[in-house]
Amino acid sequence: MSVRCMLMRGGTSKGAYFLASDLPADPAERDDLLLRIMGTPDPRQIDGLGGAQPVTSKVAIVSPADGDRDVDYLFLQIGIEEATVSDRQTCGNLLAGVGQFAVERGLVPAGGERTSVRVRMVNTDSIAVSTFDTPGGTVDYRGTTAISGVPGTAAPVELEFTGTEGSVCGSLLPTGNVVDDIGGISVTCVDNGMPVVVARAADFGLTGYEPVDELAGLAEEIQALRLAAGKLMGLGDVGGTSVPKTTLVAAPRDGGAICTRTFIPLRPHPSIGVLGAVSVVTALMLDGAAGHELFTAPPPGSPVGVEHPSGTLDVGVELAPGPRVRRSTVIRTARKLFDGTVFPRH
Ligand code: NQM
Repeated sequence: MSVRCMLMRGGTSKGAYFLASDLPADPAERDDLLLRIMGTPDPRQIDGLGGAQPVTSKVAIVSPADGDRDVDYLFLQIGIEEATVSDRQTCGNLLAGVGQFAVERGLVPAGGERTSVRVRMVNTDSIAVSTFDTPGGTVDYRGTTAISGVPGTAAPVELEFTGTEGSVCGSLLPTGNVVDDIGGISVTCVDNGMPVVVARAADFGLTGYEPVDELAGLAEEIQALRLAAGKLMGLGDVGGTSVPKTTLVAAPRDGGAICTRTFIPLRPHPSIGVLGAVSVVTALMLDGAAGHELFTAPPPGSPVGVEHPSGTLDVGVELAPGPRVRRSTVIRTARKLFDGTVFPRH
């Protein structure tokens, strides 16, 4: 048996993109197939497409949609060691390839030099508009835009999010508070597209500038924090789920607004997720948030630089009184790596 599949880099992640119509309709059958395609369970995913890291063990499933959107995008996080498939979060990085995939597969026509595709992110029932280069009516991945964490340059993909507030938890501040105390550590629990627990790196005895490989030993402490936070956020027992993420913050040191070290959910992230960064910035903009005093707000209208272990991710977040979120924006790049058929393990 073989399945039509496109392998794409979306932002700083990599995943297998499928048309929903190329996969079984039954979710249990579909998930079993995806585990066999990605090579899970196995710490190296040696017999499948997965790259043995959370950011390379991802699947995007795209289908045509009507109403106010062009396509539906379902994101699935595929476990590595464990045979798990989670739809509990979306992924703003794989999203960066969804519009181009929709054009390549003929779901959406190219609309001139640049094409905008309205994507419903099924996991969180929110909308993203993705705008990318389609000169001469075909997708062009080549360009001069660099993003931290990806070598070289490619064509820019503009992503604009609306309706991401409370995407998984139901509200922007799911505990009802700007700040909570968990075992003596101040945290801000936020959900503007991704549930994240924000805390100061200093409260973990860290500078916040540690390289990723020095952070692996924190898994137990991070798990204890997110287990307690998950309950306060109304997520129940989050012991086996991919959300909430945890981001430890420190003062910026490379001209950005904040420095971050993120755990997804226990492994240190080599950079930071897109909606993760949007959510962290949203939290830090609020007076009284954990780490708000470390946040150096840029001049109005300028992007907010989120420093992370491999560079800086620039995001835009527009808040309204409440606090409510008007819109969030980010620039990514994406690239088609391979198009063909994949042969799942038996
Ligand atoms: O937060 C990693 C990534 C992500 C998700 C994660 C993402 C997002 O780097 O929108 O992009 O948080 O698991 O792709």
